[in-house]
Amino acid sequence: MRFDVVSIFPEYLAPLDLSLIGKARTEGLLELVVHDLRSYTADRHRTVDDTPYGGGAGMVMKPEPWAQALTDIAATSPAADGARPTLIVPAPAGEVFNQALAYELAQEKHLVFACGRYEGIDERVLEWAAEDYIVRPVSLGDYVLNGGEVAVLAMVEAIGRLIPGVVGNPESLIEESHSDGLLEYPVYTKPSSWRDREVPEVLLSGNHGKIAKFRREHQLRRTAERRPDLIDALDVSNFSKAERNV
Ligand code: 6GU
Repeated sequence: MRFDVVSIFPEYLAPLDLSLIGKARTEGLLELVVHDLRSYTADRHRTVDDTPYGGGAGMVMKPEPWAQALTDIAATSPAADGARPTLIVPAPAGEVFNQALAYELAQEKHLVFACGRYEGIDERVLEWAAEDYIVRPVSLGDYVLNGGEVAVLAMVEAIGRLIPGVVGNPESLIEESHSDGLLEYPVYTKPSSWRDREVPEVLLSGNHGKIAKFRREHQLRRTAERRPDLIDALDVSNFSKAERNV
């Protein structure tokens, strides 16, 4: 799988050299190239922004450098066999990023991330790019960041870890929060008694049936308390009668 990231702050993406994603890059499980948008400008000042038509605060990113960058990147796309690469545009005005979208995007051959800054990118770039890309504005949630770079760090990590081989133990992908629409159960390690707090006894019992029931109950309880919106979205027909009453 290939990722390209275009930004005016390529140094912001340096953490992608580290940890699991960095290791996956070294091992060739994923290829990731960061591009400096300014290298696609043609003027002496390497201008990437200008004032908004219609007035208002802030600056808007000019179309020309983006067109040059996106044309160059599409020309070398590994998805070039007819299938268009996906262009993800991080923005608070996008569809919300979640685990289901991470899974969907992890199936793609080529993802390109266009990091906007200021008030965003001239809208015509997104319309024009639809010829060569599947264009998807994506938001991390209902708050505002200064630019797309931090959102790309989060999305590349969430998507990259779903690529086979990136996470050492694939079982850890199955049991984690959101993989079944619920939050994860609480976890404990040694010592079994710590500052007068005991690990729930059932976890020391070796009774796998009881342990599974304990964990399932806590998943449901925790999700109902912290994220009632997720409970509303569940298909309760898959639940036992006892579970529906937790
Ligand atoms: Cl994806 N980008 C920006 N700039 N702000 C955000 C966001 C993304 N998601 C939430 N706020």
